[in-house]
Amino acid sequence: MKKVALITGVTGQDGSYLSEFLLSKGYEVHGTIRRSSVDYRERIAHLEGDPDFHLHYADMGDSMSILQVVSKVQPDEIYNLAAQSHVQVSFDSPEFTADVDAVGVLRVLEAVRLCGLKDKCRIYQASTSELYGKVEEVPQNEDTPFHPYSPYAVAKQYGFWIVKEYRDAYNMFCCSGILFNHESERRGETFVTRKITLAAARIAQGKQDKLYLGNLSSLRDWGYAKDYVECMWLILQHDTPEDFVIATGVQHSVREFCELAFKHAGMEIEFKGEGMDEKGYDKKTGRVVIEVSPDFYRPTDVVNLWGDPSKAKRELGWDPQKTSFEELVRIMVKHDMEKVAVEHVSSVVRMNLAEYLEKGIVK
Ligand code: NAP
Ligand code: G4F
Repeated sequence: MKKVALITGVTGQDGSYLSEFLLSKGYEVHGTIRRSSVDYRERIAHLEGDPDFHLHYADMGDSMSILQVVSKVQPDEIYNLAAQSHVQVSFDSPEFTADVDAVGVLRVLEAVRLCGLKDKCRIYQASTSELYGKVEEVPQNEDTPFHPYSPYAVAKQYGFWIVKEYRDAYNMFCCSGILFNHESERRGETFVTRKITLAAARIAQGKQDKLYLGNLSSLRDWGYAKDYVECMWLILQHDTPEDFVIATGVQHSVREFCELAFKHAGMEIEFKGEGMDEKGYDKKTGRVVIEVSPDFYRPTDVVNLWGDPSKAKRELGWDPQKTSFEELVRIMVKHDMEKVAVEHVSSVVRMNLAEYLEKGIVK
């Protein structure tokens, strides 16, 4: 019999890759979606029509909808990926973020218990390196103390602890993957990597003048989302329910990401100046193409994330170096160069978004 998986947040970056991965493993995959007035199913459009792929309406803020879908699907595995996942947005919508990213986790756990599935269903919680926040040591591993530093991270910390609590209190197989930043050609367009690769493509093709960014010195451990979804599955196949850090073990700055992305788009960038006055120049023409804007600074920012994936490597046999940083940037820029090349004829909306991003209206 096929194993049955339920993915909350199936329309997101990770949800779409995880669906593909589980379908390739022979699972029956069910995903939760929300109603929207515009089409937001781009990432999973190619899966619709697959007889093993099913969609259900549910919202993380609505216990009844979660209870109904869990009861109907009777999953063997739940991957709880749904979240308000943008750190900067969590400062603007802290209550919504807390409801969805913190209490939402509790709603999933309780739904499993109330449906009498606590001994059958394994649960993966999408936890995050943001828990390390104002970091207390580098690199960060499973024993590093948490110091969440945004409304998003505080909400995710509740999610982490309530999963641990249900594991201890009710003997449930529920675990958190503490995932460091992972990106892809499907990454949301307002996260820094995708914002950079899209802008590099548009600037190189003469469709955007400038890219405005926040903290260029911020350090991240960036991996490839396609590699990371395999780890979510491995965590649930492990003999015992445990939490794992998932990272590459390699760290780069936003500035370095820019240099490499523009290089792949055919432009050499040179940074000059400091702080808010730092600018990125096109070496060939001397034109300023990157500027710093206060709009993209956060009230508190996490600036030094660097993961130690030794436990995942040792106990899950996962390869943290499958896709290098260089390869990740190359994949994303190649994709966006092709996307941008046809943009002017295919989508007025996209051009508006580029303009909004450039002016800082959308963060
Ligand atoms: P994403 O692309 O932003 O996707 C988030 C998903 O959550 C979308 O499907 C979204 O649906 C859904 N969602 C948001 N609010 C919801 C609500 N109230 N009810 C139901 N669904 C809701 O995020 P991602 O990058 O794939 O990340 C997946 C998970 O991993 C998130 O929990 C994120 O916090 C966590 N995480 C991500 C990273 C990373 O670097 N990507 C690292 C660590 C942890 P719509 O399409 O309808 O908006
Ligand atoms: O790309 P970001 O917005 O990702 P952030 O804040 O690290 O959050 C992502 O990764 C987390 C894992 O650590 C996830 F839990 C979370 O759901 C999300 O997927 O920002 C990365 C860094 C930050 O320090 C930010 O201040 O880049 C800096 N940055 C500089 N300029 C910018 C910009 N970030 C954004 N989004 N936009 C900018 O213009």
